[in-house]
Amino acid sequence: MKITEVRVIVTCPGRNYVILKIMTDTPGLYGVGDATLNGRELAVASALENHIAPLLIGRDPDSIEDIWQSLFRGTYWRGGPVLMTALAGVDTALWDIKGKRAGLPVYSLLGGKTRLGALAYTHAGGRDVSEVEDSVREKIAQGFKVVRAQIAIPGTVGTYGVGGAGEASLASWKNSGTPWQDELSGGGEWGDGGAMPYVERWEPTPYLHTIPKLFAHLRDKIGWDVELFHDVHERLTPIQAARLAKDLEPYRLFFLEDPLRPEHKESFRIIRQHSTTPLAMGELFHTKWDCLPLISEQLIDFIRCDLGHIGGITEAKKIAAVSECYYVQTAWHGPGDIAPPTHAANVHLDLSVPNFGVQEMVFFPDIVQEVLPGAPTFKDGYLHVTDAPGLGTDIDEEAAKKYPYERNYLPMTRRADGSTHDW
Ligand code: CS2
Ligand code: MG
Repeated sequence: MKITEVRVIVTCPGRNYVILKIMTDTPGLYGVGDATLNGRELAVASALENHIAPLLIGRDPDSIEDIWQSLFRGTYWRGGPVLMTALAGVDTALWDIKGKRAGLPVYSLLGGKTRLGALAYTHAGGRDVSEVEDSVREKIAQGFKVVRAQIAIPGTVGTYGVGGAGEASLASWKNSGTPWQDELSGGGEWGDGGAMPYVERWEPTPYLHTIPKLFAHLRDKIGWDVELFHDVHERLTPIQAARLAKDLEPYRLFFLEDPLRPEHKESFRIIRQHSTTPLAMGELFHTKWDCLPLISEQLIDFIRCDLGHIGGITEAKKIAAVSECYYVQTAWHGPGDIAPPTHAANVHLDLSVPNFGVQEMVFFPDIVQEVLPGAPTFKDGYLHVTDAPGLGTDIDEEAAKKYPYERNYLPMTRRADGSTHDW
């Protein structure tokens, strides 16, 4: 069997996705992969079209590991978000082909089911503790057993993960006469196409005061039957993160996500020295080697790489295997800015590895399901994929054409003095 054509499809059904369709010389047999990198979509699409597709034509799609190694090492300039997202697109499409060829779902090729469904989590958020409480209750009513809780931070603007609260704060920011918003952001807002990135203002001191109070409130009002956790989004210094993890201990978080920026892994030792709050990290990593020190030193409890940004199923199954040795569980990244083929790949792996922990998920709107059908389904707190051969996802190329690419940026964060901070 041979690869005959590689189609790169960039579409924007509400948000941008880069989809790879790998065709074979067997009539009707193709694979669909996701190569979406939020805010830098066209860099990946160009790498695929101009540099990677020509290397795939004529290859046997069965040789996933060899294709993976030859694309990773064969570039010489390997790694990084753009190339590893492109590689993930190829890898997931090849696993899709392998499954279809075998007549088996990908989880079966990975060793078969070890569980009936993948425990799922969703996001709750609000402007104050009672809004967050309502939001968490709503998610519990939907069937979720694990919920992430985010809250607007007093005195800051547009806090990460707070949705509507961000917009409310943005209005007050614009009315506050603060000079930076227009100067530094071009006046952009979330999701308004060609605008410059929306700029959030954030300070650590009010943040560190607010988060423990939020979880005290949630445990007091909602109790202990739901697993709760929080995403720091890489904003703290090691000692600030250690303080937060320690202050949150009484509320027994499921985990504290991404407390530190991703570069200096050894800093996690400082948090570990001070707290037993479980830690999760990984959505900004690009290879297994990024994960390795955190896993082998047991500095984290959950590894949450993005299959769409670390080279796909092939890399993730190795990360899961190493993690198993060190009691680290998987919690793969699953936001709306990666496409259904990656969400499906997540769940196929979740079902097959022994050390699965939890799976982040979103409910895709109808417009995404029209273009990219087959995302995992949610029932009573768990995610499921069908037994269809391959990943079970697809692309409707005609529907995709109706939604052309729209340039968009992730927001960014600045401190009160105007200096850049991690978003
Ligand atoms: C995140 C994402 O889902 C998460 O945990 O941290 O929302 C992240 O901000 C986006 O994927 C960025 O595109
Ligand atoms: Mg996160």
